Amino acid sequence: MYDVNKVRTDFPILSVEAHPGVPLVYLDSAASSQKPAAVIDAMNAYYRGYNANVHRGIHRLSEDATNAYEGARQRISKFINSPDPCQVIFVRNATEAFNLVAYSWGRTNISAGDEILLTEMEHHANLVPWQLLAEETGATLRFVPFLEDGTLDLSDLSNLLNERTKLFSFTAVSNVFGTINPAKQLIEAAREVGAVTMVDAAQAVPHMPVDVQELDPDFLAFSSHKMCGPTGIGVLYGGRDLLEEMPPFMGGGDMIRRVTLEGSTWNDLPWKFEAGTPSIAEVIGLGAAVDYLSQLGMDQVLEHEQFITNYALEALSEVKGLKVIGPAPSQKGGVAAFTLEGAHPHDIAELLDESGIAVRAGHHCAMPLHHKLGLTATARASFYIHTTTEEVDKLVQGLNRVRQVFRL
Ligand code: 7TS
Repeated sequence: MYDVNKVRTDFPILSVEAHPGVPLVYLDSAASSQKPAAVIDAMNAYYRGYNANVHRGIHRLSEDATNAYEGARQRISKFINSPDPCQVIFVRNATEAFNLVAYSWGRTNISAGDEILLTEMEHHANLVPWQLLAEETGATLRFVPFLEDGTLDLSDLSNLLNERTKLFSFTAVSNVFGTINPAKQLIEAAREVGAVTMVDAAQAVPHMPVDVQELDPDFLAFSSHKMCGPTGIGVLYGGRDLLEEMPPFMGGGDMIRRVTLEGSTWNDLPWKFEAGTPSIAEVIGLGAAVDYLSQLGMDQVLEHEQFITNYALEALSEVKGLKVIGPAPSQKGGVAAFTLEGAHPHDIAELLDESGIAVRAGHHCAMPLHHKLGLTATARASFYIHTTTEEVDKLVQGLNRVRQVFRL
């Protein structure tokens, strides 16, 4: 039985007050999640007990640091069921993973006349790097549209995916609609035309079991800071053959095998893509986050979030003038982006903050999505492993207070 109150005691920040005497109600995990003590402690233990650079020194601290760093990679690899830890490349965040692929794979495999297929609901991280690539190479960007309910319109997929399509990159879960896209079906369809696939799993890996062997994408990206881990670290998972063929993204120490003044050869995977001193403490922190989530069980995490999302959508439907965008709960992850007639999303967020409730307001780095809906912004509440029904009730009370303040 999932014990949300026990989970809450694992997060030191949940006992912090938002303002004097006002408890914190953190409903912004989709932007960045809070960290359990186990993650903070693992990073502290490294800095306090065995801080040193990795892959270099032949001394005890460096060996301990290297073992912790590579040990974390093995556990992170297992967490997504990667066939081999060498296919788990450490990057700064999901954004960097897209840029790495666009730069390294894209600039050697994309040319004028090729098509890159995306969707209209992408985060800018899975849009702008491809715009830069298209501009440079003369490739064309195409988009799978979304329907009014925030699900993908797949009726024209067989035309959008064609022999010119070199890459199909799409989000597994929308950070605004919450839509859980049919990732496996999309990957299979792309493979039929020989397109390479990339999955934005930034809102999936933190919230549900993700098995890369089952899903079988060519590339998949996620960020540590949305899954109980620290900022400054993320993962690019890739198919081994593709990663082997790709040129490095950045040059420097650690990514080479041999260097002369005239030229260099590259290190094996994954280090070929990890130039310079890596984010050692952050990798150790992400390793602890993966241990923490594994011990909760990703099936349980998903079940709790579905329960809370159902509860929240029901409760929010009682607020007059409020409209949640996105699909029905059965197709939706733990986010509720909404508008409230007569109140600007930034004002909503500011008034909710007075009640200690943290939500995000704005375009959530998905401007084209908002533009298509004729909106400049929405307010968004997002839920995670520690969210309770009482917190959702407080959100509803807070929104009713907004209605009073604005005399709606
Ligand atoms: N893809 C999706 C689906 C995201 O939600 C985000 C971050 C990213 C990519 C980029 O992640 P980063 O760690 O590289 O920045 N999304 C959000 C959000 O919804 N609010 O703040 C950040």
